Amino acid sequence: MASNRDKATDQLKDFKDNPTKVLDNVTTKFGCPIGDKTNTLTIGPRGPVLLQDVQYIEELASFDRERIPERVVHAKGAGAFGYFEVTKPDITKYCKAKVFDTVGKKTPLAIRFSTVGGESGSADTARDPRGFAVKIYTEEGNWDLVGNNTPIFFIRDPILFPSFIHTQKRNPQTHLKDPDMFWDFISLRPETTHQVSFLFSDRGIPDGYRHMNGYGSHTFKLVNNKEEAVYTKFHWRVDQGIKNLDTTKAAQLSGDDPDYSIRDLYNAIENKNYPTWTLKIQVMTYEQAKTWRFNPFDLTKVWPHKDFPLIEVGKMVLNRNPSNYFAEVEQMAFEPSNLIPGIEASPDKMLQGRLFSYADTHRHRLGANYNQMPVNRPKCPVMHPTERDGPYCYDDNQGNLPNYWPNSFMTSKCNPKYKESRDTNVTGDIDRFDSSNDDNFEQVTDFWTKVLTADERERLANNIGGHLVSAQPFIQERTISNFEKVHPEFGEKIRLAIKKVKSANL
Ligand code: HDE
Repeated sequence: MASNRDKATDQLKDFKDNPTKVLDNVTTKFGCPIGDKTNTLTIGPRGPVLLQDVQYIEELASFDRERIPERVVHAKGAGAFGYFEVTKPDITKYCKAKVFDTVGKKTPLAIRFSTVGGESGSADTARDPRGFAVKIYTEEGNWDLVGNNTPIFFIRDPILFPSFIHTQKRNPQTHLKDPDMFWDFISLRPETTHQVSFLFSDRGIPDGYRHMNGYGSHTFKLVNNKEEAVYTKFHWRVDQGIKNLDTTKAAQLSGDDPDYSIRDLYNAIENKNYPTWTLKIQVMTYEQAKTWRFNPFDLTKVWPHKDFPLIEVGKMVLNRNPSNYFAEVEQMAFEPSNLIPGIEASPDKMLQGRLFSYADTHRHRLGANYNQMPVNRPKCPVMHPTERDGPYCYDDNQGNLPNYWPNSFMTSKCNPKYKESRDTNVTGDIDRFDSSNDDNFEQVTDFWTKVLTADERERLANNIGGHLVSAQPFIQERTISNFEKVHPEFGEKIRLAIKKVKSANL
């Protein structure tokens, strides 16, 4: 808990000074005024309680149903609202999306930051990637850019995702986090080496959510008004500067203030210290993609900035906290399949894998009509005459429109200008292609030799060693041999770090 009073701890006081909603009389949820809300209806002062105390029954029945399933990953998070503003015109030659068409144009947005592996009560300062999910309510529909604070990911084939996540969560018998599970999977799948090196580096524990970059991570397609397409990567560059927590401080905070990042974001926005990020893109032509020496759709790789420079597009400003966490953050539903005309999916297998999973999990977690919830509803008009009914329909259910297509009674059309671009590049045999050995180390070697300083290399190896020491020796050896392939010194330093921890524990 924060030891001093701040905007977050003053929330109730501020509400009292400035009430947003107060009726004269408290009512039931159907609006009937209530005369007594602190005593049950009983026969005599000692009970029993009467079944006719419908107020009490309603109170308990509502309480019994308060929890919905938490997100299976990214369960712990913080949300905020703001806008996206176009600052540069350069993207318009690549992309026809209306959200980018005029410098100065502002579009409302919602964001949710998160950790990945922990449950919704877990500590914010865990060593874990951070989710960076943005929903922009454009005039042509919601565009969700559901990324992380890292430009890369652990795996490159989506079929491995449930197993990968299981190894970060709890052992099925002990219900404990399990270092054998984690490092067994990591060492069996060497394509994880790049992201694991990022995760155990200084950037593995950002100082709150306001001091980290965000990345769309995947390769997407941008399509312009002439139906010409290029590949792109989206980057949110933090304007507050990058700040990280060291391992000791992070561990201390996970006990003293497990909600550190939520509190920091809330207070910054309440104090009108609005955090901002600059949106930039990288562009790769189809021709460049054919000849680039790496697979441009491989999510374990970065596109080097010197080959594919960053191009500025606009700015995101966060200037409003949620007024109700459950309604506006817990029920927020992001999906990489929410794309808009001008932004399309690339063949990236991981992105393709995600296009299905998110809407599917929302139907389970929030119900089939989750799209009608105020935070998820587009701010532009919606007309989907054939998708109707289902549990918990909150809006007018498309009223009296005919519910089949085509029909002779509506004047609306489907304009071909909104069709996806035609792609003639994708051909090949159908097979289950093994991608486990696709240049797993070269970019990590660059990270080790060219990006990190000597001190940063030392801390990275110590962080890995300090965690890996708890796994079985054969798993340690297999893991070290992967890092040796990055650089012999990397493997050696991890080996030394393990020895150091072991002798300190003797
Ligand atoms: Fe997710 N991921 N993911 N993920 N992910 C979810 O959707 C999934 C991946 C990311 O604040 C879930 O609503 C699959 C990469 C964020 O609400 C689920 C695969 C990246 C969030 C899901 C991935 C992400 C999620 C759980 C591999 C970064 C939180 C609850 C094919 C580029 C969004 C939910 C929020 C959430 C599936 C991999 C980012 C289960 C199948 C790569 C930021 O649908």
